[in-house]
Amino acid sequence: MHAWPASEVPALPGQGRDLRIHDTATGGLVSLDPGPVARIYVCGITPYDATHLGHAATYNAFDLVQRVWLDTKRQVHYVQNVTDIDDPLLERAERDGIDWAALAEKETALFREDMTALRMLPPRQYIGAVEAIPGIVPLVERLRDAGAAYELEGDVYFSVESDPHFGEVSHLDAAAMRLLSAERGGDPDRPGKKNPLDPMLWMAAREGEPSWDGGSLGRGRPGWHIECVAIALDHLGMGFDVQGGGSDLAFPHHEMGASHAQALTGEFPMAKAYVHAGMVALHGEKMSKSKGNLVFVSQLRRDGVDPAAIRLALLAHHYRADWEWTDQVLQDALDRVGRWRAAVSRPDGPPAEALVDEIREALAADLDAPAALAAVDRWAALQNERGGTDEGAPGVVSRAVDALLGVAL
Ligand code: 5CA
Ligand code: ZN
Repeated sequence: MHAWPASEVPALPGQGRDLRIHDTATGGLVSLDPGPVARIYVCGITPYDATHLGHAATYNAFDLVQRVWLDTKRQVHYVQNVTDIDDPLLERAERDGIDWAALAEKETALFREDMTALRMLPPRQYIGAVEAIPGIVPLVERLRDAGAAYELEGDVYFSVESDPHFGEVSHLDAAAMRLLSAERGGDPDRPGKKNPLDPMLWMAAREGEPSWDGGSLGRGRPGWHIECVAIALDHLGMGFDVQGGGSDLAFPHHEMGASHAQALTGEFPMAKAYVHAGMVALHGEKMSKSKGNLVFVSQLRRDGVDPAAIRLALLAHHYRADWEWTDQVLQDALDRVGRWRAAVSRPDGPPAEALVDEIREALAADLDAPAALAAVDRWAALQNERGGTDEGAPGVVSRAVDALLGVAL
């Protein structure tokens, strides 16, 4: 699949800062030392509905990771998937009487437009589950042949016991795992499984559902976790820097994915940091396609809301916090973008170097975007109240806000 166009990232004076980020697996901040090419895999959408602000908030967090790395003069190898075949997609297509592939294509196209409007930097590889199937099949065969997977009525399951590190991403107890597995696409109650938590790697073809050639596995379609692992290992290899997604992916998705990869390669860990963004709510409940309590990025854009304000609304919340979208959140962001634009519209202003440093330091310390916004607010207030004499300072601020926060003033 193709991704979306990149907005330009201006170069900044001075030195970027190395990222310290919260890792779910160790429960603390880790200093990543990525080398010249940082490697990150971020779980993409399941394209059965439009991008909502919860998705946008999660992708915003990982866009900041990229921007911090780029600011340290590294290259970034960023890979993202599209889950363009899965139960929810088939269910929605059936409900609406449309073709599942056409639905996936339409919503993926809209996602690209939303990402472009929000100035999210694109992944280097943007890979659909369907196009990854030829790479997934041999991995499932290998797991089966190594005794890490088993067959049940034609379906193939991964045996969580095959990875000695299973449980080390989310650190949940068995009861919590079982509950979340049932809620998030697993089938802990299916009779005949070795362990109720074992996730499906390959689902044998079902009547009336699309299926693909699975070699010795027979016709069918891939499980969810192996999809991301196959794509990540193909393009990034083991030991990549960041596995990212929303906090609802820590278990089972990232836990199972890590175990798949570790059982396949015998190496540990799959990723140096498992990074999870908080959940955005609307009217007191997590925004989710299944509940339908959504605010869509595309709807806001159609309503004429400036994408820079949408992005500032996301940035006003720490990525690890759970927070609620309200009209006031958007109004505050619109006010802020107005104040910042007024501040950078003059040729001279208060010195900018210290501010650029503050933004860098805030983001490097576990992506503290609210602290970065507060620093720009202080500079903008000074400029708007008293002005300053540094020639070109507003231009530097404008470029820093663009390069580090993805906001075009
Ligand atoms: N296709 C899979 C990942 S492989 C998937 O989870 N798709 S998704 O469309 O349901 O979600 C895409 C991303 O948005 C995931 O990282 C998910 O954790 C995140 N996300 C979903 N809902 C919210 C929300 N309300 N707030 C923040 N992030 C969310
Ligand atoms: Zn994923």
